[in-house]
Formats: sequence, C-alpha cells, structure tokens
Amino acid sequence: PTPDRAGLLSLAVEAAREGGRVAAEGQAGIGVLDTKSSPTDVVTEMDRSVEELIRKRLHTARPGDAVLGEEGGDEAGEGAVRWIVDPIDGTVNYLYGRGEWAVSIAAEVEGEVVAGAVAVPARGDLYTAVLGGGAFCNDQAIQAAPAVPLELALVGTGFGYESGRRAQQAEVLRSVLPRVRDIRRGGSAAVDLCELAHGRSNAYYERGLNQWDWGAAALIAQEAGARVGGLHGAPPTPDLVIAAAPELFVELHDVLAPLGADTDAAVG
Ligand code: LIP
Repeated sequence: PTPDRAGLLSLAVEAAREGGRVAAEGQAGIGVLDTKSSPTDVVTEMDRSVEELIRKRLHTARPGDAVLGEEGGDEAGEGAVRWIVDPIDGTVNYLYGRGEWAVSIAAEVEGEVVAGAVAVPARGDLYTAVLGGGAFCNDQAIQAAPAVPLELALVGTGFGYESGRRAQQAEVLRSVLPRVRDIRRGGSAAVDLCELAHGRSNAYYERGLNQWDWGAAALIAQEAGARVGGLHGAPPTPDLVIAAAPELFVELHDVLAPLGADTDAAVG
C-alpha cells in the first residue's frame, strides 16, 4: 500500500525537531571534526551524531525504508520510501555560532518527494509541506511572494567549497548583481528556500547543491507557489537549482542560462 503522506510528515517533523534540539544544545563550543571536498568544507561531530540519531528514529518507526544522508551516504531499503536527510544544512553558520542552519528531512515515495520538514531551531521555526497540501511555517499557511521584475528582486544564492567552482560562481554573480535589487548569501540552502516560500525573498539560485540540501525545502517552496527547477525545464539537479514565482523564474532562468550558470565554465 502507498504510505500515508501525513504519517510520513509527522515522522519527518518528530525527527527534525529532535535533531534540531540536540544540535542546538551542542552548538556552543563545537569544533571542526573533519573536512570534505576542501579545507573550507567542514564537518562537526554534531553533523554525524545528529544524522545517526535521525537514522535511528526513522528506522525504529519504519524499519524497511531507504535513507540518503549527507554524512552517512545511501542505505538501501526494501519498500517504496526513501528518506533524504541533511542533519545540519549551513554547517559553517553552525560552527560560527550563527542561527542560519537547519535540519532537513524529506520523504520520497517512488522517486517523488511527498513530505518535507525543515527545522530552523535558532528561530524556533518549523517549515512543513506534503505534496498537494500547501506549505506551512509553525502550522500557519505561507505563500511565496508574487513575481516582481528581476530588477526589483531580492535574490538568494550560495557558493560551493572548491575554489574553481567559486571562481565560476563569482563570474555568474558579477553579471547577476547589477540586474537585481540585491543578493543574499544566507549560508543554508534549506533556509534560503524556506525564506523564499515565506515571501522573504523573491528568487533563489545555486549551483552545486546536493539532494539533501533541497529535498524538503524545494517541496515547501513549490507548495508555497514557487516554481523550482533547473535549466530548460529540468527538475532541480546538482548542476543548478532555481526557485521563484513562475514569471520571475523564467526571467532569472533566461539570465542564468547564457551565463553557463550550470557549468564550471561560466561565460564572463
Ligand atoms: C551548504 C549549503 C549552502 C551552500 C553550500 C553547502 P552544508 O550545505 O546549504 O547554502 O552554499 O554549498 O552545500 O555543507 O552546510 O550542509
């Protein structure tokens, strides 16, 4: 039988809340445990232990499910459900004692995300959505801002950790910045997409994300009325994620596509 979306959401919510509480309690005095793609790509002890805690909770409730997590990789399952987990999205903010980080949990059924929860503990915010059911922050319905012309758009973005990738992202940004109201680099893609869903920015784009960064928050943004995708009608991919109200999505897409914003060889 197809699992019940509301049930999947409540498990995602429980696990995100618990992970968020444990991570928030451990934030003071946290240090770097390891690095990944570059010396700036850090992992804290809390990234690992919060992911373990979330995996345990999911497996206890639903033993056969697959789990993809940022730190622990892909665990195969037996059924149709796969959980997509980012224990701490915005690890650099977390490390510096800042508030812009989130615990993100999405439930995918046969390859489609049907429920997502993003906890932002420093703000006491919990964003949720189920496919077709609207988007919520702390149980209040939220809506993305209506489209504005690109020149009036507040646009969120983010950068990868490798220097070559960053040089390319700086090139793209050099062309985008003069054409928009302003740019925000919050430091957590999940929070950025939830802000967009909440009408607190007009658009968002980023190259180099992973599914755990956008899994839950892309559904939340979509359910709040935004279009979320890649270039030329593609779904979100690690090459590029764009999100905005539909008309603005097209305008931003048409600026990013010729710049090669989805490749590491941007047109300057
Ligand atoms: C981070 C993002 C951030 C992005 C980084 C990175 P992490 O996730 O959410 O916005 O710019 O490339 O992916 O590493 O903190 O989980």
